Amino acid sequence: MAALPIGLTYWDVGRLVAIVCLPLLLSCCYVTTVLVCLSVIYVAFFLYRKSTIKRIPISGQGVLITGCDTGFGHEFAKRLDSLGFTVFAGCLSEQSDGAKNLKTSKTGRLHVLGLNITKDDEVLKAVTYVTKVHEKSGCGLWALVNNAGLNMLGDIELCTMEMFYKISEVNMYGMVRVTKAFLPLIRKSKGRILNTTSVKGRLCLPKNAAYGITKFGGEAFSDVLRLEMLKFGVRVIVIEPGNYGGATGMLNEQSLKAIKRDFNAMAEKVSAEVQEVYNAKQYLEDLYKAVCGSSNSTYPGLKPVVDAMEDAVVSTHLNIDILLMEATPSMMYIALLHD
Ligand SMILES: *[C@@H]1O[C@H](CO)[C@@H](O)[C@H](O)[C@H]1NC(C)=O
Ligand SMILES: *[C@@H]1O[C@H](CO)[C@@H](O)[C@H](O)[C@H]1NC(C)=O
Ligand SMILES: CC(=O)N[C@H]1CO[C@H](CO)[C@@H](O)[C@@H]1O
Repeated sequence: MAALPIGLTYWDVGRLVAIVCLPLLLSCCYVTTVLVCLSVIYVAFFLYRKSTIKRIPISGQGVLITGCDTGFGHEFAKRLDSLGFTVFAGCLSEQSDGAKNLKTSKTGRLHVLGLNITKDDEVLKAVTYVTKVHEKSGCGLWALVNNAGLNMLGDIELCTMEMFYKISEVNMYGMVRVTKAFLPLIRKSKGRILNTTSVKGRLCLPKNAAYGITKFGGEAFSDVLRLEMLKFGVRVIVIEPGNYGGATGMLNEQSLKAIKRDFNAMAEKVSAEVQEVYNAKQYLEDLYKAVCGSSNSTYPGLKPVVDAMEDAVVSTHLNIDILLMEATPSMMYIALLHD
C-alpha cells in the first residue's frame, strides 16, 4: 500500500476524512458540533499514537532469516540490512541468484549463509557462525525469522508419500530444527521468533493437504512455543500471508518446473483404479495449466507482508491494534501476545 510522506497510508487518510465528514453530512445542529469536536480529538489521538510507535534500538542487533533466496525472506533481508541490523541471510544455495544479489550489499553487515534447514550439520554451522560474529561485536541475536518453505499441490489420492514427507521435512521439521538450535541465543537476548505460516494454516482447501498440514503444524508449534517462552521474556509471532504466490517466487519458472516434476511423479505412481476414476493424467495436465495461469491473479507485491514482518521485529510493544493497521484484505496478520 502506498505511503504518504507523513507515514500514513491512503487508507488511513481516507478513514480519517470519513470520520470527520460524516457528522457534517448528517445534519447541521448542535449535536454535529459536538461530534466534530470528538472527531478532531480522535484524529489528534490517532496521529499522536501513530507517531509514537516506539522502536527497539537497532544498531548492532542481529537477525537470522531462513529462505532468503527468493520471496519474503529475500526482501526482508534487504529491508533489515537497510535499517541497520546485522543480517544473517540463510539461503538454500549460496549460488542462487538471490544469494548472489544479497552478497552485493555494501553495508558490511549482511552475511549470506548456505543453510539447508533439513540438515543438522548446516544448522549447527550457522549457529557457530552467528555465535562467532557476536562474540566479536558483542551484540546479541535479537530475532529468528523462520521463513523458508516449500509449496505443493495435488489431491490426497494423487500425492505420493514422498511428497508428504518432503514438504514436512522442510516446512515443519526444518522450522523445529532451526528454532531449537537458535533458542539459546534468543533466550539470552529476550528476543523474538517470527514464523511465516499462511492462511492455509487456518483454512483448509482442496488440493492443499500436503502443504496445509505443515502449516497447521507450524501454527501449533508456534503457539506452544509462545507459552513455553513466556517465562523467558521471548515473544513468538506468526505472520499468515494470503494470496502472494506470484510475487514470492512460489510460481516462478524454477518452481513451476518443480511442480511439473511432482505432477509427472504423481501421474506415474497413481494406481490403475485412481487413474480411471480421476482420469489422472489429463486432470494433472489441466491442473498444471491452471497453476501457470494463476500467478497473474495473486497479489502483485510483497510490501504489506514485509512491512508487517518489520513491525514484528522492530516495534517495542507488540500492540495488536497497531500491527493490524498494516493488514490488507489479502493477508491475515496475527500477533500472538503474551498478555
Ligand atoms: C537439502 O537437503 C536435503 C537432505 O536433507 C537434500 O535432499 C536436498 O537436495 C538439499 N537441497 C539442496 C538444494 O541442496
Ligand atoms: C500473465 O502475465 C504475463 C505478463 O504480464 C503474461 O505474459 C502471461 O501471458 C500471463 N499469463 C496468463 C496465463 O494470463
Ligand atoms: C508456526 C509457524 O509459523 N511455523 C512456520 C514457521 O516457519 C516454518 C519454516 O519456514 C514454516 O514452514 C512453518 O509453517
